[in-house]
Amino acid sequence: MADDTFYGSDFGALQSFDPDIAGVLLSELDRIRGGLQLIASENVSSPAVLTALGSTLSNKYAEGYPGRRYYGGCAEVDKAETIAIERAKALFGADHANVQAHSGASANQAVYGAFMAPGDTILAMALPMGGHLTHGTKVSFSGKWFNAVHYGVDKQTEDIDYDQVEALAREHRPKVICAGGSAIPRLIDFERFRAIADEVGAILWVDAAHFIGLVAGKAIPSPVPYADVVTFTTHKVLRGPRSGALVCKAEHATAMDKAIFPMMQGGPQMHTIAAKAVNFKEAATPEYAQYAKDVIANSQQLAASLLEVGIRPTTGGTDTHLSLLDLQGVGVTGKVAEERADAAGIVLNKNAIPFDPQKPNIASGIRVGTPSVTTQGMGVEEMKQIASLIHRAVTQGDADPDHATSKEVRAEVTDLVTRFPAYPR
Ligand code: DSN
Repeated sequence: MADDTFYGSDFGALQSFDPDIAGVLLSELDRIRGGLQLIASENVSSPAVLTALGSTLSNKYAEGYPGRRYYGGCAEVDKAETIAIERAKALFGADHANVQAHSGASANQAVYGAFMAPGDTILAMALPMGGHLTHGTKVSFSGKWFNAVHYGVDKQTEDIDYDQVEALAREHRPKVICAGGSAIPRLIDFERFRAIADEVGAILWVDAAHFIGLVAGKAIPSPVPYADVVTFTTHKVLRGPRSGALVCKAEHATAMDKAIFPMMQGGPQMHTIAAKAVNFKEAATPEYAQYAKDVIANSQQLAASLLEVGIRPTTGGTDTHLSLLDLQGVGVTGKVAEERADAAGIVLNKNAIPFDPQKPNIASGIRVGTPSVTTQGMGVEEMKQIASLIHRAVTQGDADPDHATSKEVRAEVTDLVTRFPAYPR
């Protein structure tokens, strides 16, 4: 056995060698602890996950897959990857898992690599309607090299327009249909997507990056029985390391593995794969299942309380960890709201809302999520308070941290995060 006093991380050594970067690590910890973290795609991962990330597994080159590597010395990292694969398969009830994607975007790239040739058609949700950059936007490889056709949401319900998905699928006969995105507050009807894909002979790809943690905790229905392939990130509600992964049907296992490596990536990041294994173990516990349910309960309370103070959640509410809030009723843009919230110690992001009259860098909305605050132990009572803090900061505050409202709200935020700390001392 190795000396168990050293696994790779030694903060004292970093502090004495590189106080600049050690200082950044400390001040980032202060930032996390000092504010309300409401970015829907972020979370507060555990010390166990962070320990695996900061380990000597970072040193190892291991191109290939367990038992089939292009380098010697891979026996130990093979164990880590095999554990991660088996845990992912068990957690999601999947035939096959690939845990090597460096990020959600890399996992998504592999879907194009496995099933499409340049010029082929993909049908996916438009980014301004809640989709994602990698779902065929013009600035991404996905829109430059592939023919992307986009669906949106229904004007009345603001939820996915399934009739439009069906009509576009019949018209364009896409190779791949993608469900999922980055600002969808409602559950997705995977059965309907499957039926549409089957009718036109398309692959059904679910990008579950945002909600996979809720699936892991069995708090919402799983896309795995319906989709050919499900890609996801591991750092959002799932609360693991910053990374990606995918699960798929057995018949696509070889194609997906080849698309990740050697088509899209080189050497896998073995320290991150070990951290994903830790994360999958955490996500299989009853405590995590309760967490996933609490995330949704908090999110629904936050949306309801914001509606009460005149900040309207699109679709009228949420089924998930996030709400998309239309600020037009309070006469503030998303950009201004983000700046005012920031000055008051509330971290959130501006976001386009469906049919947004503003440019994306201004936006008419904000997106808020409850993964981090729920990890910190906050519950529905705190969500009522947070709604009031957001409302005050956004409608009466200022981008100037010295403004009276910014200071007043920030003092309440400090009190709240002191009672519910991230990484308690
Ligand atoms: N950037 C992520 C998000 O915030 O939703 C999606 O990739």
